[in-house]
Amino acid sequence: DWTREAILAEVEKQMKPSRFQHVLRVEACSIALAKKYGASLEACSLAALLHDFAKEHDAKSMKKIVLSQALDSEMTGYGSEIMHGPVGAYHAEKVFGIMDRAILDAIRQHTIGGEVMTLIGKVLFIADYIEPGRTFTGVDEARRLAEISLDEAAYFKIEKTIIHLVKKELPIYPGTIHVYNSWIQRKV
Ligand code: DGI
Ligand code: FE
Ligand code: FE
Ligand code: FE
Repeated sequence: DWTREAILAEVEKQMKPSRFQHVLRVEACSIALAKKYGASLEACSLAALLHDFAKEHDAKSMKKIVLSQALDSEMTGYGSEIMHGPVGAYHAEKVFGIMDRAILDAIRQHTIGGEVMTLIGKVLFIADYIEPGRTFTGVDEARRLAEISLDEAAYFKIEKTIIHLVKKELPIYPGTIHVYNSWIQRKV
């Protein structure tokens, strides 16, 4: 079994120091949200610590895992940002032996969200977006919404991410659109 110290050491090895600090802030923010919304502190902590495990892995190794694990092969056309969540979930299971489906799904969905998300998934999705190191325009509104409703904050992130991608003329992974459609259709 992995101790917290061993997990931290293994995670730290995967990334530059500034990203490791991001991971620790996401964990602290996740725990705060978990307390507020009644999610498992342990599960939210673990999901946060492992969420960006694959973020700096090279695209080639990520592609290999996407294809060998029969993940959506369309992901390989949209780069590391789209693959690092699902690939991170794979490592969480293989390296750390995580079997809790909600933790694995939270890691898998943390970049684009999901049509269906658990409480743990929403906590990670929002914590990754509003941790104190984030400075983008709109982050204060996201923090305000997170105080009121996880769903409102998640919807805000989903909508703003699409707008951001369009403005930057970046390709939008179809899964990102699917998530947006399902949230907006539930909203109206
Ligand atoms: O890993 P982090 O930087 O902490 O945060 P993240 O996992 O939420 O990754 C965010 C990045 O992913 C952000 O720069 C936007 C990008 N992204 C999200 N959806 C899409 C996307 N990029 C492309 N090209 N297409 C998408 O659909
Ligand atoms: Fe990430
Ligand atoms: Fe992150
Ligand atoms: Fe599709």
